[in-house]
Amino acid sequence: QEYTGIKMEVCEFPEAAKTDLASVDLNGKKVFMVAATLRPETMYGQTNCYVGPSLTYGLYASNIPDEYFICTPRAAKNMAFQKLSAERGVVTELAQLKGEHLVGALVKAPYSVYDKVRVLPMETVLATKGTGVVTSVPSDSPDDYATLADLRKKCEYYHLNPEWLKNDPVAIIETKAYGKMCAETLCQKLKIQSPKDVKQLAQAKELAYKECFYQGVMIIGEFSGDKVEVAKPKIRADLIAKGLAFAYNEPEGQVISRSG
Ligand code: ZZB
Repeated sequence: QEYTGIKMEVCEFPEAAKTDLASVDLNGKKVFMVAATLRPETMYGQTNCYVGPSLTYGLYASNIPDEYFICTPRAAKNMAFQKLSAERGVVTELAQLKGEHLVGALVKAPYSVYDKVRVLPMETVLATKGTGVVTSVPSDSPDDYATLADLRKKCEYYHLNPEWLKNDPVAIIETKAYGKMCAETLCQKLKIQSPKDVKQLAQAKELAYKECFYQGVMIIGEFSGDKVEVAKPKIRADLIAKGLAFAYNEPEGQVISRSG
């Protein structure tokens, strides 16, 4: 599986994360939460970033001396064999962080209409896929749409500052079948009530992938008016050329899909 690793620079850590990182000297260092995405063309519409609250993350030395990455230990290991670590095959873990301690962090979201976004909890983030960091695009990802709607309903229960949930979905891709907000359309169509409707969400995701890739047209950004199929590789290449992202591969068979 070929992902794009989006470098979301941390601008502000919550107190709990600062405690986890207390023993690390971050002077002169940049720290990035690395989000693994299959949809780099949707980065204009990032509204938040999700972590699994009960997962364990690490802070890792990267291939660039002054840049540290936050991701799951499993992803750090894969990265070490893709020229993304300080030394080939070697994982340098500087600290461990609990996912819930990252909730509330403020991170940069490359290409998004929202310059900086908040980290939120998502119970369905898998430790066995990607980096364990998921950038949220509620306009085009049914999972992200369902989680954002759920968190907005229960922000007191989750102890979330309502301010962190204020970014609305952004229209970025249009299709004849689902309009400008395909995630919302599909969640309504398939009667998805919550992030726990995993079967319907897997189905919605498949439909969204197909329709947006083959029939979608960009309605934002430099490639506005172009077909998604055409714009996608260009946007990915631009993100990588600008140092905002990198290619991240996952060996076959290691990926366990939620959709089975
Ligand atoms: C931004 C985005 C925008 C995504 C979109 C999807 C969509 P898949 O298809 O199952 O292989 N993701 C990445 N890592 C994880 C994880 N560890 N646990 C749960 N979800 C994860 O999954 C790849 C997509 O699932 C990734 O691409 C990421 O969300 C999320 F408009 O990034 B995506 C129709 C989907 N639309």
